[in-house]
Amino acid sequence: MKKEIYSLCFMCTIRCPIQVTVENGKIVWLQGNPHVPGIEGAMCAKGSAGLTMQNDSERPPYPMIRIGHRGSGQWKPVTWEEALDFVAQKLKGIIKQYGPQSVAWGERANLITDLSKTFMKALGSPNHFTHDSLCKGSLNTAFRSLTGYPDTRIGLDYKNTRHIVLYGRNIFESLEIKPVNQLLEALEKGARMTYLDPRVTVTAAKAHRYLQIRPGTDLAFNYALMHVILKENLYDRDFVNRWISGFKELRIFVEPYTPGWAEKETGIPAQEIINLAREMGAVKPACIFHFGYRASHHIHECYFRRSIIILNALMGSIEAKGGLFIKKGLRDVGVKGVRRFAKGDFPKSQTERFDGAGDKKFPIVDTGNGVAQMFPMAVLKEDPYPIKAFFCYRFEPLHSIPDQNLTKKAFEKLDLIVAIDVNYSETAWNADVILPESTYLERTDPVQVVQGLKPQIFLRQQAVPPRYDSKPGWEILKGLADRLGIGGHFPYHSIEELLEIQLKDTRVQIEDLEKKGFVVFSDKEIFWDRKEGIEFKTPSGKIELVSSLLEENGFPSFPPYEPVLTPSEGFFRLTVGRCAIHTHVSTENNPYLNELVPENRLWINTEAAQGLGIQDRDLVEVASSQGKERIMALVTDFIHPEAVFMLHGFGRRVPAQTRCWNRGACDAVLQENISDPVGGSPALHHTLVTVSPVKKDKY
Ligand SMILES: Nc1nc2c(c(=O)[nH]1)N[C@H]1C(S)=C(S)[C@@H](COP(=O)(O)OP(=O)(O)OC[C@H]3O[C@@H](n4cnc5c(=O)[nH]c(N)nc54)[C@H](O)[C@@H]3O)O[C@H]1N2
Ligand SMILES: Nc1nc2c(c(=O)[nH]1)N[C@H]1C(S)=C(S)[C@@H](COP(=O)(O)OP(=O)(O)OC[C@H]3O[C@@H](n4cnc5c(=O)[nH]c(N)nc54)[C@H](O)[C@@H]3O)O[C@H]1N2
Ligand code: SF4
Ligand SMILES: [Mo]
Repeated sequence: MKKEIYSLCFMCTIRCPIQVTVENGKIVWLQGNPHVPGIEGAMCAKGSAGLTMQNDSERPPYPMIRIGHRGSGQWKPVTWEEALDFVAQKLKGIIKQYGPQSVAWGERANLITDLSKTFMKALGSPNHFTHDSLCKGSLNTAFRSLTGYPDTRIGLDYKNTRHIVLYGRNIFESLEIKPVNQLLEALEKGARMTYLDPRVTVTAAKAHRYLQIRPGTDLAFNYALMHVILKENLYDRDFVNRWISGFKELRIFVEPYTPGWAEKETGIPAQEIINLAREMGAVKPACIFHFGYRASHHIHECYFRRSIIILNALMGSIEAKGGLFIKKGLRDVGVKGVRRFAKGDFPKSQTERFDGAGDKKFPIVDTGNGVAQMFPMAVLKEDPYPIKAFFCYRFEPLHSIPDQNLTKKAFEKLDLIVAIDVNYSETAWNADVILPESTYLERTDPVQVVQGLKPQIFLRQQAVPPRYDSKPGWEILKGLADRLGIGGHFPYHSIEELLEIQLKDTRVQIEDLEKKGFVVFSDKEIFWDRKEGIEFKTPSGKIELVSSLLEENGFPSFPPYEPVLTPSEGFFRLTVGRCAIHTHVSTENNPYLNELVPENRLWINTEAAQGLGIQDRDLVEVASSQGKERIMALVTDFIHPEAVFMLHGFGRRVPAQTRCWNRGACDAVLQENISDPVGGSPALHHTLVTVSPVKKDKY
């Protein structure tokens, strides 16, 4: 019998709505959910490889407890009862000796996050953190400093835009299906696209204007854009008068940052900057300066992200068709919202967080996310106290936190490492216990609320029974909580009961979600009235260019521009990114995707390579102050001579992942663990490296 199940993809974090066709208990087809406008059957290569992930024989098949030394790969298969008993027993001992704050939980935020936060609150530990600082922590801080909203509350109206500027937002490779389709629609209607990147990417190839910016100088480019916009009165006067405070201070600040000055810094001709400012002014407010994810990652990142948001504000492209909008939630349509378990009654934690978020080290960083990259330092220095137990849930710190050797050293000081994963991640391989989670095709998860112009609720539904002895996250957490005497915070016995609790106040039933996979709460797109109705969450109710959040915590709103270090002779700036075929550190061992992109290569400029005696496809050694890696060179004119580039996610050393084992280089081995002190993100592009050919006889 054939059956269609509507669910959510999870081959990457975007969670596109999908349709799963199941015949005789087996998945026979995967595609985008045809009921969802903007997806309509579309899926990317990674999504299509979901089936090979589910069927992969190189996944951890049952719970395991380590018997050899860490990383030796010697495991004892155990039952779930044994595994959970073991973890609970160890945890009790650690909490007794060091207190509940000695337990940390790191995860890539997902549909279980409400439950894992509940677990940590019930234990009495403040140390729940997500991957967010590693991805867009400084963006979050930048948005809160200007609008009072975190970045997750801001959306982009791609389909109506008339001109989009992308700062290394390599949107046609680092994909999200719906935005890509919407942007393509806008481009077909005549929208323009400007793209800045030291590297010629697929997105660069599709842009109307491609600017090969000197790495790390986007902030200078933006200050010069603002200079022209203010000088030539290209901004949206009504919007600025009504919604912006600190405009005068901005005018004084950008006065010295002329296009001529920026040309020297960025390598982009002054006239290009002037032309872009004029073009954006002509189509405002239906224009977007994309605030992005990655691109220029330095210790001034928060100010770079602020500069992008300020450009949107000047153009009035906030809460505007074809610009940015504030996402509307269920409350905006008069619905009470999904119940959160983590909002229950918990004893207040007695201690500060280990990472300093919302405290001395990072006073204005979002405590809902924390500062992941502080983990190794906190463990090693026992600052502010010892951390002894670490749960990694859908998180691979050995590759996702810069300076792998430092993170490995920190692991040595831990008494308990538990990895909850669907793969043998490097962290799982170096853990004490592996708890295999059922894959997204084998489990139903708590609901997903999608805020936007039309608020929605989506459901990930189990399509087939688990192939191996795995369990869904909500069940693992409940099993642990029961053993630790905190099971009362998880008042469900099945996923149906869990969903019923979540949906109680929403007027939606599980059956409504099952029909098409989602429920929409509004027929029309909700834009607030631009004259009077925008609710900014800052103390003044305006976009605060001079930010109360920054100033009250001792940070200037407009620090003078400070250039990133120019690499001296023989050094390159190490830049990293993603490709369309892989997800971060998750898919490199997938049979299909591995075949398409089996390893990463080092992009290096042709002239620079010639100077070093390096030819295309030569094996080279890349060295930084932190480590060394070997990788095959990709000699090309399509990268700025100051930079080298490699894909993130390779250089994996887990023998059980035979397809990607020892293929390519790991960026985290090379990167220094250093942070933007204001925004909280790691400066992933701070590191300078040397590149040298490996002699053929030393291969
Ligand atoms: N060095 C370096 N560090 C980086 C980056 C970089 O470019 N370079 N990029 C940063 C960015 S943008 C991000 S978003 C983060 C991402 O950082 P991570 O979250 O660490 O990376 P992912 O590859 O998304 O997934 C981590 C783990 O989740 C597992 N997993 C996948 N699906 C499931 C599931 O359904 N259940 C469970 N339990 N586990 C699952 C995968 O097998 C993998 O081991 O990394 C950041 N850190
Ligand atoms: N296929 C695929 N899609 C994904 C993901 C995935 O893993 N795989 N992950 C998702 C996630 S979590 C994220 S965060 C996003 C990331 O989305 P993006 O930020 O678009 O992705 P990256 O691939 O990190 O691309 C960064 C680009 O910045 C460029 N760059 C480096 N230095 C500079 C600089 O100084 N200035 C400028 N302007 N550019 C610079 C690099 O050359 C690179 O092309 O992608 C999302 N989509
Ligand atoms: S972008 Fe691709 S991998 Fe990510 S959720 Fe969508 S279909 Fe799946
Ligand atoms: Mo990310």
